[in-house]
Amino acid sequence: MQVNENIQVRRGERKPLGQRFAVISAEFNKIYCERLVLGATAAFQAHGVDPSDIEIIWVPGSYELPLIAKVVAESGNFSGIVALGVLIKGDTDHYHHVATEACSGLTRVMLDSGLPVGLGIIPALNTAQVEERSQYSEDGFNEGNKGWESACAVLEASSLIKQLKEQ
Ligand code: RBF
Repeated sequence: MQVNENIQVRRGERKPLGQRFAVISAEFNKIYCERLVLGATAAFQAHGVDPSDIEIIWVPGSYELPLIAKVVAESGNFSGIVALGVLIKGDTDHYHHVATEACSGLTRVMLDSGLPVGLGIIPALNTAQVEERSQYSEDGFNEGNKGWESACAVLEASSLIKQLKEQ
């Protein structure tokens, strides 16, 4: 894209400087959530976050994510939060209601606190859809893993917040 050279263009950088991040994950559908947690923590570390600056917090299910994210945000100890959960359709539409409430609750936490919240919730019709979005490999390339992607989004958003406040 070519724009006038006098137009200021900003982008979030994945360069955290002494920032701490919380990874909050549901334990429901744990096999998949663990892969998302691995993806998120790998993304933070790949971009220079020290492991001692990452905290993993487990909650029972996705419905609990917004409440704990709110408490984490209010603690003032973190620059960003990644929220992870997996909802798979069963015999009823319950998974859809939980997913909707979890997502809107997390949006509220993000806007009320001003802290970036990465949305790493996977609502899926079947396990194949979850497999596709939670693949994790130790060799470091994890685009497609929603934990990895939401951690990268949090890094970029927190960088943008910093830039815009300092300009
Ligand atoms: N939590 C999830 O993270 N993923 C699910 O797929 C999921 N399915 C649920 C289905 C039903 C019928 C119920 C009642 C709960 C489910 N939960 C799920 C748990 C929910 O997020 C929460 O932990 C519990 O409802 C307790 O508040």
